[in-house]
Amino acid sequence: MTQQISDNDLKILAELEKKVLWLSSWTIHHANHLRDSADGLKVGGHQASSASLAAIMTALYFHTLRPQDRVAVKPHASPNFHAIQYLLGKQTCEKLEGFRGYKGAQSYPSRTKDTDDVDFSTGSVGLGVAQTLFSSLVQDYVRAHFPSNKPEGRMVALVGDAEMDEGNIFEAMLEGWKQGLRNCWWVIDYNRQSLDAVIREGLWSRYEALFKAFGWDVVIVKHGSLQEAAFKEPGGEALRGWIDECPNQLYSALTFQGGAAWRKRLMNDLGDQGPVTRLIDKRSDDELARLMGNLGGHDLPALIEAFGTATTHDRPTCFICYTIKGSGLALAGHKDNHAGMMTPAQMESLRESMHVRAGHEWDRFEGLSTPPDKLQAFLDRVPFATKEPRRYQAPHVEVPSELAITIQPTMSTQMGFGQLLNELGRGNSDFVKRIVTTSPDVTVSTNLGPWVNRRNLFAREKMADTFKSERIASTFNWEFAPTGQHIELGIAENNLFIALSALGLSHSINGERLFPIGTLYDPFIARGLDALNYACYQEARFILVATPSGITLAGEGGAHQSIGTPLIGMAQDGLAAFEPAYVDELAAIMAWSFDYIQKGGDAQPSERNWLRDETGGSVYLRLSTRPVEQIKRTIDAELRHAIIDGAYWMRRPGPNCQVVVAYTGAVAPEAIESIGLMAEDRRDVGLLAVTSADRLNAGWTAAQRARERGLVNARSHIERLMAEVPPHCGIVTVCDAHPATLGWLGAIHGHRTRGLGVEHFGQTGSIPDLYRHYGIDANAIVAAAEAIAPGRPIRYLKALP
Ligand SMILES: Cc1ncc(C[n+]2csc(CCOP(=O)(O)OP(=O)(O)O)c2C)c(N)n1
Ligand SMILES: [Mg+2]
Repeated sequence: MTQQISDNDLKILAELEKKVLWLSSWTIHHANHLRDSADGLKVGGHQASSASLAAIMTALYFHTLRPQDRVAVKPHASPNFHAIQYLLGKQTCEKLEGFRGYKGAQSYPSRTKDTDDVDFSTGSVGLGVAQTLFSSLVQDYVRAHFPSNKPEGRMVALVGDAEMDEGNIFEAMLEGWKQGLRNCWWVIDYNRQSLDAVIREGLWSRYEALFKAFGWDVVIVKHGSLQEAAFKEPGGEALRGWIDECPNQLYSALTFQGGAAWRKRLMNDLGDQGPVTRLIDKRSDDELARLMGNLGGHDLPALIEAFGTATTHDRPTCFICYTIKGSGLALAGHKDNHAGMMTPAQMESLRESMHVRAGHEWDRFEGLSTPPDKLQAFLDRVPFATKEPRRYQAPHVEVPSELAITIQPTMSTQMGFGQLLNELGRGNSDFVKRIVTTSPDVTVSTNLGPWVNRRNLFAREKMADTFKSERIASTFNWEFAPTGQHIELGIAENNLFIALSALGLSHSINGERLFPIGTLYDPFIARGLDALNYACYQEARFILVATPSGITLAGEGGAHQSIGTPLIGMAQDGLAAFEPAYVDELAAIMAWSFDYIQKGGDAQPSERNWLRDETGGSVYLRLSTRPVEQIKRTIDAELRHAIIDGAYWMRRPGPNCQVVVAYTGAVAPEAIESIGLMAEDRRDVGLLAVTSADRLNAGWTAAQRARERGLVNARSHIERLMAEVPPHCGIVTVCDAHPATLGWLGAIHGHRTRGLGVEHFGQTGSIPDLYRHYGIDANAIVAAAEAIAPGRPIRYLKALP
């Protein structure tokens, strides 16, 4: 059938396919039945899903893929991936034996936690699929900016058919079409089963139309070579017609029941005492079951041919491969098989049918008829299994220790961000050339405009700004060029985060360091939160700039105001969150961030602040549109450190201090005003400027843990700052966000604390209206101080509304 592979190699591939099926089944079985499992939790959802993809993955990994290709494997096919890497000598038996156990191979392929070279993590369905698309776009971006001799890779997703229900996939497809996507394959495991049941009829034709609409090639791999041969026999066309018409449920049910059931049904429906009857009769029950199970996605020659044909071009291609969930196992086709587990008896009979001797279940070539040296020689030739590392290291890029900016007397952090980038945009250092910005249709409204004016938008082909060429006045240049450094996305926050995930892995995937900066409105982080989490889980490195934020957005009302995002910033692993009030703070944080996002490795927390500053991460800046009077000051090294570590004393508490006000972000003017209002009635009031509740909290936790482990002198930044506060002192915290953001500060040394913040969806109104309404204005701070701190009544306190 195919010219691209010798019969001998095809025979070996068929053996390897069996081996992949066996090893993945055994890995799961071992975890379920043979390993001590103290919690009694069993592996669900892997066995049947993995079997469904065994042939597809065999054809890809052992034949079609090249070292430069990158793959996102459907989450539940992780055992197949680990088995393949085991056969290729890149995974240990110990990890397979420990599948899902402590430090064993991961349930879902993990780029960061697995040790066998997972390209893209998967687990939350749909995200890995989109990651391949954005990685292709990033590959094009990198090649346009940093020409290289490296061969172009293809980004491949192995997609579950029910996974296609995830909307983020369609958001990504639309963006891919706009950006001229190339070198991307999505291979759909069309087993017509999801987690719960059998899926709708005829979805393949919906997919086909959709993909074609977005400019993809669609290749349908429906029948295997056994079926194709049978269709050529007398009566074969009737069989083809029957298969094509057969509802998903029935096909699945008959597959589960096996050869005798197929015979009965086919004879009932097609028996003609003539050629069709003969076609059926001349096959044993087993042969008939094998024929009916020989859908294209289980047929190596059909798959190799389909993949081979598509390697001749770079158009995005979707393969719809018909499969049977659980193929080759006793669970095949049953609608409840998602969490199905093979019983020990079923496993025994699979073992026997695979000619695997008891006690030799993990032996790589056990039960195969090709001699081990021939198998090994074949594996040594597998193109994908290169000895060269497939993960690149990009050299550290020198970044400025300070960023230039002219600070105006009154400005917002969002304006500051725009100006910092505008200044950077003037430069031509290697660092500046590696900055890439992206935004889901809020480029202008998040102040990226001046930067884009200087650096242009990216597109593989040049496109002029018609307004400019027609000489119509406009503040913004909207010119596209291959050298452009801004990627404009449609309004889809999932796409923003997956784009950042792809851009932020460029150093490892393309060997070129990028400094990705993505902007969006703070409330809409929630729209793409799972994708943000995904990007962090993969250790992609980027700076997220979220603005405007909070109720400070005032007139926009509840639908645009964010309340919980600082808590997301604190809780999100791999993301250092900051909320500066002043532009000089922002400049210090951004300069630090460009260094921080380049760091990696497993170093220990620093003794200075007990944070993971040596291992790096991504950065989230929660900014505001509120113009705030700026402080005239120079930032010395000590203050710079404190800003990065998360807080400094704007006003140091005196020895007799009765109240401390701790604030973060845009409410700085209210916090300062409240100190003035209290000055006559409370002694030595302290004012703590918090630039990162996240880093303060993380440092505090890490220092406590270190002390519990015997490092008695470990002290975090916030512990040192708060050590100056007398025990009787009350603390009022205030932020334009949920009060829990800072409310924990009192727990450090046991100070009585009142947390002010926002808990309810916003009203519309002016900033003073809203701050008063929610109780985060100066008067509310004073009222809270009077309530919790010792001392006489505060004379300037007005009754609260
Ligand atoms: C975002 C998300 N929602 C739900 C799940 C739980 N889940 C895992 S697999 C699955 C169904 C997968 O069906 P399909 O993609 O067709 O793969 P198959 O099981 O057929 O191999 C679901 C709902 C998940 N992993 N991620
Ligand atoms: Mg499915």
